[in-house]
Amino acid sequence: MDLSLQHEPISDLFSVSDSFRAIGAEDAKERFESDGFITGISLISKEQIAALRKALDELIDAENVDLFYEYNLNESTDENRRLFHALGAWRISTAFHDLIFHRPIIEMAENLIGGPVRFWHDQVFVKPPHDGAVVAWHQDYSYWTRTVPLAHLTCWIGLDDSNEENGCVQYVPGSHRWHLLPRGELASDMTAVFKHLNAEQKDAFVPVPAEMKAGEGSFHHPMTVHGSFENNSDRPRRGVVLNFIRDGVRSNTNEPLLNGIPVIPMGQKLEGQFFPLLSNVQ
Ligand SMILES: O=C(O)CCC(=O)C(=O)O
Repeated sequence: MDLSLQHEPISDLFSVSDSFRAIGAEDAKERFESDGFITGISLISKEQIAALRKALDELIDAENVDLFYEYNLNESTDENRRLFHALGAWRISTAFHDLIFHRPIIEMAENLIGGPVRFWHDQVFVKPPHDGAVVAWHQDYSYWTRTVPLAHLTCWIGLDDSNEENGCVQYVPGSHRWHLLPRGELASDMTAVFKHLNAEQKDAFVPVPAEMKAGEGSFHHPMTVHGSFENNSDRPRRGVVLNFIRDGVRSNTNEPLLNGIPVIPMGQKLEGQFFPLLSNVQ
């Protein structure tokens, strides 16, 4: 069954947690606007992590992957390294489906995006122990110019403790104020972006590792430059990503916005089966 037909939680796995509210929303917005990201926010519990890890194992072993928008058992261009990367888990797994309705995440997204939030798509990034591959420096909006205006937001949630050793995400503070950079291969050369930076940007390129505990997450602006290095540890580094848009974002193409879904003609708002409104869902 295609779970994208269900625009509310199916299970009771994600009930509101108090821990998230410990962080001041005002302070978060200030830091987000200044740096282009915020990190270390407690988002999901141990039970929820366990359920998502189990669901992820099943997705990696799945025989039928038709409902995924993208499914890459290994997206790395380095044959000695591996990166599992898939878009669309919310259509297949109850745990991934219900995660998109998790109130603490939506409330923070509303705060940072400045209005009602709609779902764009999800992603999972898995770097196995020892041979996990890089995610090259990029700005998310370089993948999303087929949607306008720029009113997008990314939430990254760790299913493992992540640090520099196992290839945590790293952010370049202030880069959300830069121009849109061309995009290269996602899981290839870390340094590819440098040829597009001016001298001032090269000087300001001082990435901050988002070291976090499992269950913590970060939010970043669609123009913030970020990436992650190899996993050289003996632990996995699994991350779930939720990508949001502010309600009202429109299609900028007459091609399908995601593989396998009907066209939303240019100029029309993203809505319907594949783009549920998340604000006001209890
Ligand atoms: O998990 C990673 O290393 C990359 C994540 C990413 O590119 C994103 O959250 O937009």
